[in-house]
This record gives sequence, structure tokens and C-alpha cells, in this order.
Amino acid sequence: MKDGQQVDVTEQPAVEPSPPSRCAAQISASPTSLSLYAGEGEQDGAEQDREASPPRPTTHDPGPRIDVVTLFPEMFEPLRQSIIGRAVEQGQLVIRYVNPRDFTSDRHRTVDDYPYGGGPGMVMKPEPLFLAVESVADPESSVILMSPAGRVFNQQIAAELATRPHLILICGHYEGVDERVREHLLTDEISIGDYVLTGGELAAMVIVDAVARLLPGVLGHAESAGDESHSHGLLEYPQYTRPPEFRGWPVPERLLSGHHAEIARWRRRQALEVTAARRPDLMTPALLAELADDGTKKKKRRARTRPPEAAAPDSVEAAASESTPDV
Ligand code: 4FV
Repeated sequence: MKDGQQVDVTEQPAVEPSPPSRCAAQISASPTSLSLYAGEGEQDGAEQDREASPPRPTTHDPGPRIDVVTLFPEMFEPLRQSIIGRAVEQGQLVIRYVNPRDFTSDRHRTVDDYPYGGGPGMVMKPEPLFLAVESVADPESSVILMSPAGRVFNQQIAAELATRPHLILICGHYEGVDERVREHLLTDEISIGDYVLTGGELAAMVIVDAVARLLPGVLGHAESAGDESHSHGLLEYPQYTRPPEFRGWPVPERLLSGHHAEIARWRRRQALEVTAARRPDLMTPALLAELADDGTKKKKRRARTRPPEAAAPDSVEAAASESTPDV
């Protein structure tokens, strides 16, 4: 097989997937040109010969380079907007799109075929996916398939992926991908939830968004990734902003007190109560104990642990009164 020369390979599979006599694929030795969905900034409409070295992260490591393997790069328009779009423009994040269809060389640019053994729908062929991934992969790449059979995505996994040097997110379509992709190409498989999508693109966008906002500098201080839901294993406490009263509904006094320790205590307790009410599955024994302790125990504990002589004058009475359980 001479290099680059089109070779027609008609495979006669053992059990013809119906309809019969469909030539399986033509694989050219090396992909000649790759049409990239005009990635962020420098790639607009430009055909880019991928052999040229992919843009390397700038001095400070802005976190993972992300390559999305997808038949529909245009679906990722939303990632060109808002916070993620700005992050890419500012070079805090590199997102590129690789289309498996660019790794086919048959006239029909075939990326899917009938399932062996029959059955509904089509299956994504292994060759275009392997070639697409191999065109951007390096030894440190995490090759992740979006699929309902993957580990269910959560904030911890987002934080984990944010530390990786290179993510390759494969977006399946149709009934899924040929099993040899799972067996010989993937390093990981992630699901965004127990439901079935038409394609992995929306799942990949969810993951890119959740990972990108954890990268240095992506969220301005106004959008801090501070103590938000799931960041401390708890759902977020209620948030309020002006006006202090809306349609007769006041903002909780505590928040207007300016007493930061008080406000922090109130928020912690709110987060505990909201989580216990809405996501009891997130309540660890420690969180349940903290929820049960309405602060009196903590005071008792503090009183118990404070050596008597150190007792501040005012608390002596307090200690006294405390020791007498209020009947
Ligand atoms: C999915 C999910 C998902 C399955 C068949 C694409 C579809 C089609 N991906 N989390 N849930 N993928 O439903 O990540 O190929």
C-alpha cells in the first residue's frame, strides 16, 4: 500500500450486517488535510495542518488543553460565548475540535455502519475515531468517551480533570461507538447522568464548562468558585441581594448585621439544612452530627474544654447556667 494512495478495502464481514455488500471503508495511509471547526481566534476558517505542533500552553500552565472529537463541531458555539469564550480568547484555555469525518477517505466519508448481529440504529466505526484521537493524542492525554455507561460526572471529577494536561473528549452518536474503541482507545468514560442523549456533544460541553471554570483566572472575582454547591460537599446557602425588602419579603436580618462570624454561622447552618432537605444522600455522618448540634453542644463542648481559671468572668455565670440542664 503506497503512502497516501487511496486503497479500496471491501471487507466481507462474517455475518453481513444488512443491507449487504456495503464496502466497509477506505483508509488512506495518512490523513492529508484536516478541516478544523474554526477554533478560537487563530483558526478561523483556516485549514490547519495538524502535523504543525498544536499550540502549547503559555508560560503559566493554564490547565488542560482540550480536544473535542465530534462530528458536529458547530454545536459548540456556546463555548465561544461568555466566560468560557473569554477564557479561550485570553489563552487561559485551549479548546480544539477534531472531526472523525476528516479521517475517512471513502467517497461518502463514512463514520458509521450497521451493527453486526443486526438490531436498530447505526454504530460509529472504529477507524475514523482511532485516527482522529491519534492525530492529537500524546502520552499524557486522557481519552474520555461521553457515554451513559461512564462514571457519573460530579464536582470532584471536574476538579480532577482540571489537573490533567490534556483532555480528549469523544462525542458518540447513533447507538454508540464500536466496542474496540472502549477496549483499546479510551482511558476513561464519563456520563453526565442516567438518561440517553442523541449525542455526546452536550455532555462534552457540560464537562468543558465545569472544568474550565476551575482553571486559574477563568472566573473573575465576581464569579468566584468560592463556597458554592458541591464544593464542600454541601449545597449552597440561600443568596440575597438588594433590595433589602422585595414585595414585602425581607432579606434575613442576620445577613444585614454585618457580623461576619454570625453570617458565616448562619450560612453554614442554612447549607446544612438545605442539603439535608434536598439531598440527604450528600449528608455524611459528620454533617448529620453538625446539623444535629444546634450550636448549644458546641458551646457546652467549648465550656467543657476551657480550663476553669481561664474562664472569662461573664461566662462563669454562663457556664453555671449551662451546667444546669434547662428542664
Ligand atoms: C451520554 C450521557 C449519552 C448515548 C448514545 C450518545 C449518548 C449516543 N453521554 N452522558 N448520558 N450519550 O447519553 O454522556 O451515542
